[in-house]
Amino acid sequence: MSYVNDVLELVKTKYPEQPEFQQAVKEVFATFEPAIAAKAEIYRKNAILERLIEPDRQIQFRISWLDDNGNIQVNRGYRVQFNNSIGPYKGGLRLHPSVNLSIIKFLGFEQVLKNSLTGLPMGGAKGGSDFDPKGKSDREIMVFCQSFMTELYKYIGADLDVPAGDIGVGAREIGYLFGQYKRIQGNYEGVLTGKGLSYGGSLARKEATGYGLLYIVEEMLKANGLELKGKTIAVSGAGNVAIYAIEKAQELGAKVVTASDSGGFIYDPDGIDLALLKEIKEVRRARISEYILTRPNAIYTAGQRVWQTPCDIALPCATQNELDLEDARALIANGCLAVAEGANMPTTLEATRYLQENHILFLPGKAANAGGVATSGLEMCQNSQRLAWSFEEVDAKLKNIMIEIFKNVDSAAKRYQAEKNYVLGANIAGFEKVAEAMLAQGAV
Ligand code: NDP
Ligand code: 2IT
Repeated sequence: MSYVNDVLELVKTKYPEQPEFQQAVKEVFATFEPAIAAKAEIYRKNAILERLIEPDRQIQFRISWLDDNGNIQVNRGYRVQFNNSIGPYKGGLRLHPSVNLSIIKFLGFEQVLKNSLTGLPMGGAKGGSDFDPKGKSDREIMVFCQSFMTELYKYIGADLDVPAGDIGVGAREIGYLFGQYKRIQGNYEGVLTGKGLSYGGSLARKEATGYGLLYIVEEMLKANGLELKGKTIAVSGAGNVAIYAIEKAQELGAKVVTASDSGGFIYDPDGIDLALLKEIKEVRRARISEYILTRPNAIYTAGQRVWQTPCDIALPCATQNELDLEDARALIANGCLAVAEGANMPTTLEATRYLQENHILFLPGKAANAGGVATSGLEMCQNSQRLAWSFEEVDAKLKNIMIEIFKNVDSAAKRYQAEKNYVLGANIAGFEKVAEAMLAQGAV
């Protein structure tokens, strides 16, 4: 068996109870053969793949917090520090009831390669908790975040590990986490990104993942003789990534007709009213079903079949495995040209394969949604310099980074005779830098 297959087998036998982690490794390793073959002996001797799939450390802890009724609630917290070969650990924190070790490990593994693709010096990590923020009061969110940080602070630092947001963690939560870190540690340091603008946050970080997604989609379309202007786009999700993807898509002249939350999706044939969506989601933290109360032409459908909507471009921006084979078939049948992953691993392996076999332009998350962490890297840079750059400056750097990512992904695919296979290109381009750093640093 090949070295790649040997290590894939190892993952299957060692972690049978971690389906999401296995899926992420399988997706990556399925594309690795050509890049590994040339150096199989040296990689095997240095256990590069065995080390790539085994996190440096996994921290798991109890979070106890007092709810509004005076009862103690208990949740489980995680931080998986995956690989710091090219820079300090970096990656988001997710608060969602589905969070478990398998999900945090898949996200951490992806983050290693994604961060490498940004070209910035950042290693990969991920963390979070099975805490459900839905329906919690502001006080409950605050005391949960404080309790979470009371354990997490031991393991993080501006040059060690810098967490940020992800599902369920936005500016409010980062504020409470930062406040508690500072209270315990005393140091005023850039230990988190996605901070508020009044205390060290970067302009354009909030918009970065969604904007970056559209910048790279535009670049991919251009490279294939297409343009974004005038295209119909289906988006899923209505959170941080989805909202700013919709904003930039509209600015660039496309028409976005869908958005969703975990309850269902809206279809608005006139194009999404973004001010209304922001009011519902960012201000009132309400359900997306309320959208149709003010937009009579729009339709709300309960459930997750958003991909049945005819579109030119599909941008899954909600969560993992939200686009399956049946959805992929519908997209192809409706003439969809491109799929780009705003979320992490939103497309199942079967759906990805089907889309690629049908020659759709498919851009994987580790390239498509890298604008968020890239701008986190720019926030770290500003914090170290004790400076704050203008919105235009950060946005221009973000756009440049996304264009460079596309070029690297595209050229890696071409180098291995797999033109337009951006999954292969992203995996290999991300891996090569990490592997080189690991080889240089010896047996650590
Ligand atoms: P938010 O919490 O802001 O929004 C998440 C959205 O997805 C909400 O609309 C939520 O609906 C929906 N959603 C979440 N879980 C599910 C589920 N199990 N089923 C259906 N819908 C769901 O998160 P983000 O926008 O920050 O993150 C979205 C995706 O983008 C995630 O995969 C994340 O890992 C990825 N990502 C985020 C980055 C960032 O900078 N924030 C950077 C790169 C990737 P509801 O409110 O009803 O739960
Ligand atoms: O998945 C991701 O890249 C993020 N949630 C952003 C991580 C970060 O450190 O900004």
